[in-house]
Amino acid sequence: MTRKFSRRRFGKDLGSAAMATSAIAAAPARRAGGNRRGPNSNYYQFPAGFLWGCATAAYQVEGAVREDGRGPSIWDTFSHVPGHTYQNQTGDVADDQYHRYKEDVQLLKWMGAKIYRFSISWSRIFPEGAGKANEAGIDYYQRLADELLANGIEPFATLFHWDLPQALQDSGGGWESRDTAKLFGDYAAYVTAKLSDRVTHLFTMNEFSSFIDLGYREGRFAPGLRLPPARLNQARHNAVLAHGLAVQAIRAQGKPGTKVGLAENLVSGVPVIEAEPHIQAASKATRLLNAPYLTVIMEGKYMEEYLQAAASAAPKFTAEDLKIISSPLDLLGINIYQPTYIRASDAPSGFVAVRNPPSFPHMLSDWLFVGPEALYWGPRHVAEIWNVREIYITENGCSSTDDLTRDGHVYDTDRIMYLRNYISKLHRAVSEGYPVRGYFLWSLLDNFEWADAYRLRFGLYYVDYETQKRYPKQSAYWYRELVARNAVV
Ligand code: GBH
Repeated sequence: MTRKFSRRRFGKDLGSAAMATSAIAAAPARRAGGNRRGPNSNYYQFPAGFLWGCATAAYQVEGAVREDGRGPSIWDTFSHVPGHTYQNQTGDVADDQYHRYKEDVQLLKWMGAKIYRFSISWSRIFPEGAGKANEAGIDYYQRLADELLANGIEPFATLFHWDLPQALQDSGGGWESRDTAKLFGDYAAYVTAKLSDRVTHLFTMNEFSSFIDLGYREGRFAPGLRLPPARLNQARHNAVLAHGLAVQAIRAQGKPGTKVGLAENLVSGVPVIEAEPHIQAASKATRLLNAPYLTVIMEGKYMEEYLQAAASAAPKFTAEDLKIISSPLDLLGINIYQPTYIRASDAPSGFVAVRNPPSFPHMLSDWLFVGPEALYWGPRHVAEIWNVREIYITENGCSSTDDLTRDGHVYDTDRIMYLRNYISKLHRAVSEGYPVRGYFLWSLLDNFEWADAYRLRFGLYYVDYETQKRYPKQSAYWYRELVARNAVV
């Protein structure tokens, strides 16, 4: 180095190529005196102990649908009726995780995951939904949990991720029946008694609106019904009641230290502009748009606006029901994918949900609009509205084209772009003190994406469904680096 440069001089001297070269070489030594901070790899550093992991669900990954005494679920039935899923594909084999769980635990371990969220198939445990338990069923989840623990990964189990035992749909109409809620409590009690020595974090349900509104109103998910409003609202009520009964059962049966929550795909309003009236509007929207599910669970009361709008189709319930439904939780899981933009309005509700214009970017799923700030507002709303003290992001991720090259690579730069931006916003939430303890990426590996079946891939690992071979995508390497540095990379 022959000359000293200030950053300002550097700009003026750019005319000379030789000067420019020596200035670049000199730059690191001058950083402290410049007015730019320069690259700082700690900028998105997460707090020590923040937990990173991946999530899956039983019917989407397990396969082995007729093994070891498992009974059929409504998703077996539904996916076997032509016209319900992409190319009439089913979860009969899926990722065959039932047989390959040891290999999949190694995939998690390679990425440095500290937590894994899986779901338990009710009809493996109670093939008829009730009655005598099938020991081989619980045995599988005990082995899975043990394998995770032996590899330093904490298991988080969801009791219901949409695969209702078919027998309960046949006998009482599934969630249309209050009995289903009672039986869900019994199932929760049994699983907790058998599993809480090794699984300390339990979620009751995954995403009420998905299995109720899509399954019982729109008919796009199992059981494929289109119920009129009164019956739909009663099914919604039975589902939240089931959650509450399960919370009580888990408390009664769990070993000391067992924690319970649920995983909800809440509608979390993103203010169109981060300024007072819109922030208020987004908060109001978050309460009202979740009225039949999360709001009644957290508040022990159906919102007047919800009941009035439902009018004669409002659910029938007792005060005792509301107490059960709002049984206190230890933690709340939120699944965050796409944003719901909200603006302030003079309407009586105080807000309007803004439709995304046709040019709004989305991932391969056409509903999956890219709005990273949703991962900031979700935690902020639940912490501020309901004073939630322990939050997990139980799902976040996206579908991408994911072409496998001939030499076995997937360059999913779009998934990395999506995740990097979302997790940067999560960083903002954490750094402002919103109590998010961990993050589960959806998903560990490509799997049965419900009605879209194997057409849409969400995994960090590409699955070749012919051979069941798993290939790490570029995003798996990226996530591994993020976990190792505990920072957005
Ligand atoms: C999650 O749902 C699920 O928990 C998980 O099982 C799933 O694999 C993952 O997301 C990815 O989809 O077909 O146009 O009617 C996220 C919430 C609710 C988003 C249902 C898609 C259906 C859209 N999902 N919704 S559409």
